Amino acid sequence: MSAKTKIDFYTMDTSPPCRAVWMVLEELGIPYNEHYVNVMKGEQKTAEYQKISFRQKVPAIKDGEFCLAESRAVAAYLISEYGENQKKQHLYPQDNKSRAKMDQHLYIGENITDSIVNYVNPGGVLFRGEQTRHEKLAEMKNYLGMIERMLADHTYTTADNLTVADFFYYIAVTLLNLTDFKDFDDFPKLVAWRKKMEALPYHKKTCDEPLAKFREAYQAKLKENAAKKC
Ligand SMILES: N[C@@H](CCC(=O)N[C@@H](CS)C(=O)NCC(=O)O)C(=O)O
Repeated sequence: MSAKTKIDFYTMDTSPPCRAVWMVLEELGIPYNEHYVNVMKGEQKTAEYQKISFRQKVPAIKDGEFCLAESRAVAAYLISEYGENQKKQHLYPQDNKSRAKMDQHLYIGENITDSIVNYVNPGGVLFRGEQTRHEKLAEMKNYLGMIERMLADHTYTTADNLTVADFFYYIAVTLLNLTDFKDFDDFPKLVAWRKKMEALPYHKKTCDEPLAKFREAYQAKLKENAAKKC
């Protein structure tokens, strides 16, 4: 890292896009100050926070006077700015064509996240008395199939090494941990890749712990919502 001050990281640990940026910060090994913004309590709705993230969402960062939101943009910036120093530039390649391919993955990742969110339905379960949307299962599995195909020729989603795309695909897949979905038989390469991601040294704090907390809340609400319907 350059001689700049620490990155200010505005985050909420159960938020998937925050966890992706968190993993990037940890992978880069750059120091950061964590600022917990509890969006459940509306802590993102202050005028002060709007100066950092004009859409008033997490994650966001402040690097000196430079403020940035949107997880994919933040991850790309962090690697572009600090990757070389940290010898991690391969996470987000520099040449135009390779970078364009990586951006393509980042955009595809949004659709994969949406399809998994549609199935898991965390907002509906936590706030609107709903259930997991089992009717979205086939669509969601089609997207898991897309990840499986990406892994046909290499051990990570875009190469034989970790890249920024892996973090975003991975946080989408981890949302399934909230549910009891375990039907990964058609996705052996995805399962092998997931094991690699689970072995990352910062996985426990960025994934296991927040996901366990999130799953507990989600599962409790599923039961509560079902009981209310009876
Ligand atoms: N596309 C954005 C999504 C950010 C987002 O939706 N964050 C949620 C938490 S997961 C949030 O801040 N919600 C609060 C709100 O919408 O008021 C990104 O990738 O950063």
